[in-house]
Amino acid sequence: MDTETLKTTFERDGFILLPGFLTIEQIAEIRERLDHFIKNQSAVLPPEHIKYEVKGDASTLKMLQDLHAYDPFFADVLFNSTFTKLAEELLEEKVIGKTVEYFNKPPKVGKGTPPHQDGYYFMLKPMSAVTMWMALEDVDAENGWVSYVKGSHKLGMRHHAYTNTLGFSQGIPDFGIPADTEKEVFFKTKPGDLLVHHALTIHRASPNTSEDRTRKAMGLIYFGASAAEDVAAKAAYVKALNQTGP
Ligand SMILES: O=C(O)CCC(=O)C(=O)O
Repeated sequence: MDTETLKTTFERDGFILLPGFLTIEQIAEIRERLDHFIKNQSAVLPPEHIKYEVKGDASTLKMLQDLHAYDPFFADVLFNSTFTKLAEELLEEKVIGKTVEYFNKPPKVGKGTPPHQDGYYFMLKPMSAVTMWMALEDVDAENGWVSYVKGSHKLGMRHHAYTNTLGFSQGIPDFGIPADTEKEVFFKTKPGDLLVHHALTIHRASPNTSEDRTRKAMGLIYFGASAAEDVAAKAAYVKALNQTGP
């Protein structure tokens, strides 16, 4: 896809799919680095950067956060890569790489990701930010595919409330109205396929109902250089968390 088509599609839909953005060899390297990290470094991570679906069960590792802060390989992926260039093209400005995350949904117990807008957590003004989601293996309806509500990035911020889902504490409680379901697009992805969404695009992911398949993905977040913290939104968020959080 040429840059202009890419940008037009992203602006119209609030997301894009780039099949084969990375090669199988590049994905194999990322997976190797992740395995190495999990084996050798995950023990030193603070609890806010490592989450398990079942507490105390290492086989249910669900999420690693801020990988770029612990491993220069992931710092390079975030700050100095084709992902960085793509974020700049889509946001039409210089970007600041914020984080690299690892998302897994372990078989049988991997919970669905509640419908949400990342911008609710980001709290930016202007809302110049993108999230990238890179499939590290085959992902489909059975093991937790991602879906987006087409055009939802143009409809503002929806009401969010506490969800009880570890790692995704805020969700859209009234999600499921026809305006959502009629526009929802589900993605069957292969290793190397990249999904990119705008910070206001409503998205979610299904649970992993398979018996033995994992669902591994890498997430990257970029803020546009123009995006500043929205002080009023932050104050409202903290107040809501204090009222409803665990
Ligand atoms: O992988 C998932 O389940 C969800 C990822 C997500 O919500 C995101 O990348 O913003």
